[in-house]
Amino acid sequence: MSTFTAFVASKGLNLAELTNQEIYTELLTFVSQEAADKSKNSGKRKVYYISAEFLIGKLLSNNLINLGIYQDIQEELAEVGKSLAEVEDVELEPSLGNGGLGRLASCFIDSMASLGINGEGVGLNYHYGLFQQVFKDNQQEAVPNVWLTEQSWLLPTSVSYKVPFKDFTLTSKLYRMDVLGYKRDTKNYLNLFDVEGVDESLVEEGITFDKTEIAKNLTLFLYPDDSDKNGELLRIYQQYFMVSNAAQLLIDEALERGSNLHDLADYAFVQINDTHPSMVIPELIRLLTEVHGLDFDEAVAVVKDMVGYTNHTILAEALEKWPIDFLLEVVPHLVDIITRLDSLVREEYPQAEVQIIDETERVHMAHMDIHFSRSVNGVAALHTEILKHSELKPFYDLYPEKFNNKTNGITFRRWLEFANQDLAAYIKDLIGDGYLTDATQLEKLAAFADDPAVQERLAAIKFQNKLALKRYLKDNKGIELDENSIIDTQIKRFHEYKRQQMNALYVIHKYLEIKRGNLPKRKITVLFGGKAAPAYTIAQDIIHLILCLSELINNDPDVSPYLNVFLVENYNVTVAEKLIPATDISEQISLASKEASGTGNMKFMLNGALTLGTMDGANVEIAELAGAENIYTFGKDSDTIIDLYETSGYHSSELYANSLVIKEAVDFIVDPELLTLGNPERLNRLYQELLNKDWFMTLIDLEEYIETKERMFADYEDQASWNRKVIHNIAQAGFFSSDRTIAQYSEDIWRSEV
Ligand code: 26Q
Repeated sequence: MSTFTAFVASKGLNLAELTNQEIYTELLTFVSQEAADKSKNSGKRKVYYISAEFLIGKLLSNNLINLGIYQDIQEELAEVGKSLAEVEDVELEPSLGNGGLGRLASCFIDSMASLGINGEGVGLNYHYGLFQQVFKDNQQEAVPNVWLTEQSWLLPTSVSYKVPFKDFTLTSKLYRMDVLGYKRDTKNYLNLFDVEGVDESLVEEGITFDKTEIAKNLTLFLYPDDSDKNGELLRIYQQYFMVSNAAQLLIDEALERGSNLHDLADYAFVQINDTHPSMVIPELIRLLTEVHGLDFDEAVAVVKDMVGYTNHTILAEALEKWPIDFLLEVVPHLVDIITRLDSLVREEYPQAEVQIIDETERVHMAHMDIHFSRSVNGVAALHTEILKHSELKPFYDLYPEKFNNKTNGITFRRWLEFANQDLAAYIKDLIGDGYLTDATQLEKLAAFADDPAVQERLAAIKFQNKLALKRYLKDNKGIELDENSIIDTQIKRFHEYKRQQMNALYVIHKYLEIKRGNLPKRKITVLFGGKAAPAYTIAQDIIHLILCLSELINNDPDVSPYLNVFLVENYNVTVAEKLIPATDISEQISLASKEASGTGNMKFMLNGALTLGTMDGANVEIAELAGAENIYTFGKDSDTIIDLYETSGYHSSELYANSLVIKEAVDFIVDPELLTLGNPERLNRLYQELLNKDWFMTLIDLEEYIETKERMFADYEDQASWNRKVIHNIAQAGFFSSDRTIAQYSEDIWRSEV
């Protein structure tokens, strides 16, 4: 009898008679036991990857793959007429992140475990993940997103700390998840701290709740809407709670392993994922001085040597600057330390732009990170160059040795092995399975680029993936996908800089062309997926525009045989796993300089979609690696855009006035036909925004975008040539394995030993 069947039988159960829910529960127990038997990675210097977000996605299949038993279980279930895919459906997705930064953290903990590095994630155990998105009247509504169930991957521990706030002290409780490396005997943990006494009944309408009841709401939601002061204060409470726990855990564990704390930097390294965990710096200094007796200067020196800061954005509005008054309301004991750090900086560097506390009494978290860390990194080559020479130039001038690049990566176990099982199996037929531990072996595929049989097989796999997506969208999202159409996909958070609105303008253009009788050779399906922050009005307006266009176009008998548009509801990791393998065209169209890296672009490349993108973030490296002839780039480059911002040289109204194509597309937003389907206030606001402001320069690249996309559709008709490009892309995707990224962090920043 095979293993899982025997496990079930040992409990007096018969696998064939269990429901999917029961099988899921049994598998969870089975996997948890296998995981419990693994020993912890134990390298001397342990890495603490502190992050407010871990967008881990479902864990069952990932764990089965990393245990090396996915196929065995799949077969065992099939033998008794059960489907592992249906069992996977039972699991609720933990959406403990917003987007790229949280997903990156999840790929990183997978890679740390897979490389045998002693490195763990530390974050918060939010009871509700990122809100669930529901569409009503062509608009987004937000409802609480439940993921905690009686039985889950969370393991309660007896670890608990006191976290002091101004007026009260909270007691934490640590929960852990096992993080299994790919086919390894060892494991790590994801550490998620919670408070006892979270009160889920605080939730009112949608995702609103009483933001002042800190003891009851601290870990209730991921990133509550912080458009008001109480929201911002709660964010500070969350951040401090997270880092105080992390710092106490780190010190305890170092002491246990023999540190005398003077040598703490030999035992621990903290990687700060964006500025959200920045308060860990003053908190570590506070604990080392006030609890453990180090003197201030030594504590500063120790901490400086054991912290690295990763920047994920150059958008000013996303760089955290907390008013000192807010910090005084929540954590006055940290303000003393931050003020002393600020004085240290002032003694050495008088220039205003590098101070921690500015003249309006706001604390620049990134500035504190840069002064008091040993490493500052960007997440793609272009992004790091922009940090060094533009956004953070004054700091680069002071500390050139601290700046380094670590181009992002993705775990191939989830994004190829699991998400695209047919492609993974075929790659193994062609080049063996070495690519799963050494992704650069994918390069061997290049030798097959001109082989018609390989090209045709890849096309056949893509078609099967479209069929699988069709079934998924029909069963789960009420969408009728045409598997014979070209699938053109843009999936990411809604933000003006990512320019979903430019894609929507393309859709309008195409709709009008079809109406005029200019029919495409093949049907095109434009897919969108993504959520907009509840307080981000323009992003909500863009969602509204796309939903209205979708209703108009899909119901128009003249147009729908040639063009369909869908915005897939409640985009999350699970949805991404279905969409990416079925996609032909990967939309990566951010305004150059604004997308730090992107990681969806890498997932699409690995899954055989061709990129339609600007020279932004990691697209630049994709173009270099795949070869300019194998990707479709367009648009103004980052130097031009940065210059336009500096000179205030962009005026959307001029572009609108000088191009009939642009004018026609923009005007359609307020066409009576669309206004009757939608909310005129939203559509008018978006129209005015594009005409009069357009801060993220939608119109500057629109014409070139349309041309390039048309060229792509034309090229698709030469399938041999298209699939040759696909093969070159997959063959060069190995660089984007997060195993490579983590090996570089480990070598250059953490100096961790395996
Ligand atoms: C800041 C202040 C107040 C409230 C919220 C925030 C906040 C929340 C989330 C700021 C930033 C984030 C998330 C950022 C993020 O996901 N950045 C993405 O990181 C990816 C991984 O490095 C990159 O690939 C993307 O380019 C980048 O946009």
